[in-house]
Amino acid sequence: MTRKILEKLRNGAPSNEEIVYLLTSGDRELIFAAARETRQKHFGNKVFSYGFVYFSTHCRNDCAFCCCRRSNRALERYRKSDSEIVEHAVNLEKSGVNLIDLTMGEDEFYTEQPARLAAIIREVKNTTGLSVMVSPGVISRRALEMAAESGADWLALYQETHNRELFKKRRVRQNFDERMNLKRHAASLGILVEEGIMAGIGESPADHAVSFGEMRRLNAFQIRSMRFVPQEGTPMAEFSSEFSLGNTETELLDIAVMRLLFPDRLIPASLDVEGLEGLKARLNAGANVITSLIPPDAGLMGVSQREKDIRSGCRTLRAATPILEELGLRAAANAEYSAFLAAAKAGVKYNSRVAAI
Ligand code: SAM
Ligand code: MD0
Repeated sequence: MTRKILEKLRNGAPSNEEIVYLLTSGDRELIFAAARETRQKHFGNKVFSYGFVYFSTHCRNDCAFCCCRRSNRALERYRKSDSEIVEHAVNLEKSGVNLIDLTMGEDEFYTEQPARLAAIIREVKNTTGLSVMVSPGVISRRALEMAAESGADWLALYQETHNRELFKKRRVRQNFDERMNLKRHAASLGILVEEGIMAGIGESPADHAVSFGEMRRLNAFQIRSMRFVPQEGTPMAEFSSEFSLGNTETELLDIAVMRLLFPDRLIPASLDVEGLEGLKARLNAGANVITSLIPPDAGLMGVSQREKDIRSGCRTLRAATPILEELGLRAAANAEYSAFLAAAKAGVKYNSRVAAI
């Protein structure tokens, strides 16, 4: 059955039932092997890498899953100054990453004064010369336009689930359509969109298949699944998923199935779930971007793993390199990443071999 569905995938879109079969009952090794083969065909042995700068952990939201939810009074929060942000971005650039992901909680210091966010984007872009992703939560349309004018290449804004009822419970008092519409607005401004789901927050396998459809409708150029990691001080601290979705296996199968459904898109292997020891499995499932690389001494947090592997220097490209080599992969150069972005923005097919010349 797995072979039959994989064959169908090569020649067109499978049904949601077939996607659910792959996620729940498929032959995992066959699926992972097909995903690796697809990545090789479209990206060769190149893997991109993103530096992560979580520059403010203040947030007006109360997401049930997130340690930075407003009600979590026990969390020690920080807001980095502009010069600190630029310094960390420069250190990441020197370490060889292709992009800086500027991430914040919905901090009113920035949401009320969008010029502050725009200035940081411009400064990071000009100083490092790298591409910039902004992960600011739901900001105003004007704020997004200012981010675009400042050179933001990407908006990362994960719906977590496209099941509206579940969204209501997890992104408490937030508006489903407002979040989706900001992504559509980004696309209309020429900003690339990253869409994502969280595995194990109470969804069904069929919800994942629905989300893959939404990713396609959004024309998201980067797509992710991240396993939910329970956080102390939140209502989901003891949560475990009814369908056993949410374990690492589900995240890996999501990665592989997304690779097969979206052969030429970027799919993260995030170090924010299992740290460096989880990298190999995610690359073996067909991921092609290492994300959540964090400089060791910057006092910056991860999201779902606040501290794991940061101070030891294990969330660096240097630490990841032997794993890439072991798998016959290599870190892509900035010119190779820029070639991908240029093709994505121009709406032309990315050709790894041409880009490598
Ligand atoms: N505040 C912005 C927002 O909500 O879009 C950006 C930062 S937010 C922390 C980035 C992403 O981290 C969320 O969209 C969610 O997918 C992920 N995340 C947060 N808490 C998590 C958890 N406990 N386990 C797994 N992923 C988590
Ligand atoms: C990651 N910790 O890539 C980061 C974060 C936000 N754009 C990304 C969730 O895993």
